[in-house]
Amino acid sequence: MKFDKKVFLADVERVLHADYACDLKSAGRKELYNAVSKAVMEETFDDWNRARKSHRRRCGYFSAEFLMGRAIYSNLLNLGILEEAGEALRSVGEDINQFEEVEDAALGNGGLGRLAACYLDAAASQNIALDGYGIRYRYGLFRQTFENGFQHEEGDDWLRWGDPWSVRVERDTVLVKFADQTVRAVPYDMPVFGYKNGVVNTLRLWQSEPVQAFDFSAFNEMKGEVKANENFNATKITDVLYPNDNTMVGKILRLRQQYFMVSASLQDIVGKYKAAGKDLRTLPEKWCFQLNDTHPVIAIPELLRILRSEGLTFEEAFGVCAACFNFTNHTIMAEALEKWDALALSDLLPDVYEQIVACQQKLQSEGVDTNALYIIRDNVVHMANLAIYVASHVNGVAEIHTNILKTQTFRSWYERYPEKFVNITNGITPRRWMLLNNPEMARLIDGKIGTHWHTHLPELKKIMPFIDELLPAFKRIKQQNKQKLADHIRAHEGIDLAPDFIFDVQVKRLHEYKRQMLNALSVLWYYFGIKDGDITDFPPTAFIFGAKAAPGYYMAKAIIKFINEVAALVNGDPAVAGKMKVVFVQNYNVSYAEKIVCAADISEQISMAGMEASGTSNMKFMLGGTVTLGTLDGANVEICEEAGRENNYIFGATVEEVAAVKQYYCPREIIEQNPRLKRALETLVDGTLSDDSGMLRKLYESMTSGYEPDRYLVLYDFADYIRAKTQLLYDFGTREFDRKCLVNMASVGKFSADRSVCEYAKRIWNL
Ligand code: 26W
Repeated sequence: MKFDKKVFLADVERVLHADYACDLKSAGRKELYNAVSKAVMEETFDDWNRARKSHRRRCGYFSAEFLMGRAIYSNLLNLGILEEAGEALRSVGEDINQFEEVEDAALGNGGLGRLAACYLDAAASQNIALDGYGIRYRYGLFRQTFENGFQHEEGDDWLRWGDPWSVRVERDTVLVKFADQTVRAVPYDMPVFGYKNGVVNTLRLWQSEPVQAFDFSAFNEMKGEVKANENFNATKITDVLYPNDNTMVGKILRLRQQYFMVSASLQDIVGKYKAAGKDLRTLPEKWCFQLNDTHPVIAIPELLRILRSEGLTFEEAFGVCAACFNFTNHTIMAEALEKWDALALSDLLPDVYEQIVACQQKLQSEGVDTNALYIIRDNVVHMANLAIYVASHVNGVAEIHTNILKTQTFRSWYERYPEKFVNITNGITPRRWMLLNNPEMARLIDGKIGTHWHTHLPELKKIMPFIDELLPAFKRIKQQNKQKLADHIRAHEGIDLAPDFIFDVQVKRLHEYKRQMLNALSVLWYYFGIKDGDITDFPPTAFIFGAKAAPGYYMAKAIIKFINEVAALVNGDPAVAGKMKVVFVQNYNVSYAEKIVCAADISEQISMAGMEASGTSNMKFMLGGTVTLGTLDGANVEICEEAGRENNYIFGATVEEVAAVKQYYCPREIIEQNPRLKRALETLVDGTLSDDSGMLRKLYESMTSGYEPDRYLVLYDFADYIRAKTQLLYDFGTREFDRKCLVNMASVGKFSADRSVCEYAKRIWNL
């Protein structure tokens, strides 16, 4: 986008006049933010409008979550005017950094939602016609604080700052019908700017509203209360994002959300196709749809329903669906594979349920083994199975994950439809995760190999011959990033970190399988080692955690409490003051991640092998020049392939070993053999840490007793983890180590979201 400072400032001034009755001199932060954003929106309108009218074949990315983060800087960056806008604002005495207070659009939980956001950025940047379709939640993922070490949740009022990057498209409103209510779905469109290429795609988020606006005559006749109630129920559908990540809670409101969003999207798309005079049998010539996990899978029977109501036979409609839909799986955890009670589903959406039954009958008529292949069984609808049966492609998100899908999770389906299964390893956008959050590093690399790598990440390999030359500057920039993170943490958490400490980081959703517990126990293990004088030369290390726990996930919350207690113990003990510090940052989100991933020395990716489908923060750290301390799980495996296992720190049981160990596993022996581990574990119950709530005791029990003690092999992997971690801590600061960091950065090419979306476009969407 061409930038003209005068025009820009005049645009901003005009919006300030019209919308806020103020000017540049009197505008507050919020007004200025909205005016800057809207001024830019105006200037890009023509590009967007042209894109919306184009007749290209498109893919709709259907997702219940889009974890976009803060829009303003990344939009300005992609439009190529970030520095210019900053300079223009500076010329009128305003600092563009003041918008750091603007709330993130946190309309997602974690990996799956952030992946959707990275893919939108990458698709626009690669000129791939991909549009997002989702839900405009009134409240995104909860804001987290710690009170006395316990997680406390508050509503996330992300619209407090306004929503200048969206436009409400009233004319595209559709009605969504449930058995017991009909609501209006109103779309809000957000432009998705490609990186310096003039491409604009769209993220369309639907908001639910009552069909009739407030009815005054009814109110006057004293029926006001009834009406108000109806309004309440309609808006409730898109009120709040479910804060679960990986565990399915069978709430009907969640099913309503899912149906609401896909029904609105499909009515919109099919309606326009029909209005253009096209035969609906040819819909796949214009559209395909990517189902982001099972959450939007109800789109399949909904499209069947719509097409049949338009006169297509079931076979015709099924053919269209098969050609349009594709399905991505993001987790193998059984408790996360969505299933719905058949009765509840048929009560809420009888016509949609009918189509699912028809699919089930078609499957059965093919003479399959119905014990192995089914969609409905024991009055439960299995959404993943429905998706696999109908979709033409099913993909996992890393090599190891896709292999597990083929050989275990969906084995019977794979045996029948091997051609459907493909792997597309996840990727991240280098714009947000390098150019935006680590600009000095980007400039350092630009100076050596030019800027082509901004959209062709494998070109980072070209820095390999210059590694030794780049090292001093690399270290200086990393050190500055650490200082900035330390400043931020001091301001927000009230904890002082010395930037010359090693920054050992684990940030991700809190889940037992991700094993924050393993990390926390190692902290205690080192702590006691230092206290007892067994460890004398411990390299000063800051252990940094960030994670939200699903509010209903007791064990995850117990682990948060545990880590906060460990932090209090360690940080309060002068005996280790110069050696270790523990900080659990509050409200970890995309904006926090931007600050953290470029400032880390260690990237902890320590899930039990087989559990983490891919991981994407592992890639963000790698791009920031950080070594991985990890298991052979998810994309870590491919990271080692790309960067060399010798340049990372790998430990723990492999997928095969996990399966074997689980046959006989009993953690007791391990605990008895390792007295210091035993001592660390027993802090949960021996009074070292305070436990009025009894949570820590429950945590202890989950590790040591019950039906499946230490389900995720924390204790089994502990010794090898300590070996690898200790090696890493002692390697730190050597030239060898510094080289590993840069080799990782140079080898990150494969993990660009640009590569991922191009693969989707070529192998699945045929765009
Ligand atoms: C029904 C509740 C629920 C909610 C969210 C079930 C499942 C989910 C997601 C599938 C969980 C998720 O975010 N999975 C993560 O997806 C990332 C992107 O592919 C992967 O990198 C992570 O490994 C995976 O945990």
